[in-house]
Amino acid sequence: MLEADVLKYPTKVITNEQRAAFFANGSLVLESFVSNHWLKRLRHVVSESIESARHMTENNAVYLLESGHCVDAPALRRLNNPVCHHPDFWRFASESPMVELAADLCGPNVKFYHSKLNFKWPHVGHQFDWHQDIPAWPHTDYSPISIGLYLEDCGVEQGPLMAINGSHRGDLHSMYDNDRNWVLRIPEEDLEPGWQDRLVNLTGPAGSVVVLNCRVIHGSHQNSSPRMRPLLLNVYSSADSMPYAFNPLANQYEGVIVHGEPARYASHDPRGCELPPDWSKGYVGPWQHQANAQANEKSS
Ligand SMILES: O=C(O)CCC(=O)C(=O)O
Repeated sequence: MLEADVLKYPTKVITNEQRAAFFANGSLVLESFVSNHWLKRLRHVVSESIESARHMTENNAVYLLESGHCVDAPALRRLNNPVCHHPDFWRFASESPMVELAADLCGPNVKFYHSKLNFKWPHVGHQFDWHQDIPAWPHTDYSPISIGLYLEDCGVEQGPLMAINGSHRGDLHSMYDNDRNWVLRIPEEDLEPGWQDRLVNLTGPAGSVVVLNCRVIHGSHQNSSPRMRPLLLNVYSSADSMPYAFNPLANQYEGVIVHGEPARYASHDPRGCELPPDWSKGYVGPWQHQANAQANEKSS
């Protein structure tokens, strides 16, 4: 659904001003939006997930391990599709106020796409280079949004999400380098002049929610603090926004209508999107691509 049509529906869980700010900036923070009841449940299943990675020695389709991970000190970079890992993650994605929030921003008919739990382990949690999300999973329009939940307090020291206000209105950047390697990163020299003045740190106390438009340029710094930054991200779109490439995080809930009705017609935005690699042949996660790109830059 296109933005002008979404605006015809009244909001339910945010104000008109908050929705207008999201459409103007491409991101939105809702401080302490999620109840303590949900936070407690989710923290419990997150601890269980970390514990279940303790004896792992290499990455697999579910876990991306953090450097230094070992049996005595398990450390994770990402849990792919937590919704498939424990029913509480799916309940949160499909039955909590996240669903009404998605409906306020995508229109009344909302579809689930995929999810990820990005940790930033104390002292080691990595930088995430500037990028736009939608080139990794193009859809027929630009309604998709990522809704992130900070499970712990997240200040600037923990490496919060950062976004460049208004960048979703600009062109899509290529997520390939000059040698056609997929790098999922935008070099700083390619950002529009004056971008520093439009940079926002999307911080908030535990329970805060951060919403990202799928075109907005965003990234995050390393976590140099002694505190963990767990960020649970669920991606939704309007029901009539159709993915046309393989889902990099394919999962059993892709396409489930979590609010409203399924679509009869697809919504089309004429602005094109460069195709990603064929993820059906495998997906290693963003950090590997970004690290390869940085290594190539240094050696050239
Ligand atoms: O975890 C982060 O800091 C960044 C996450 C992100 O931008 C993404 O997963 O697309």
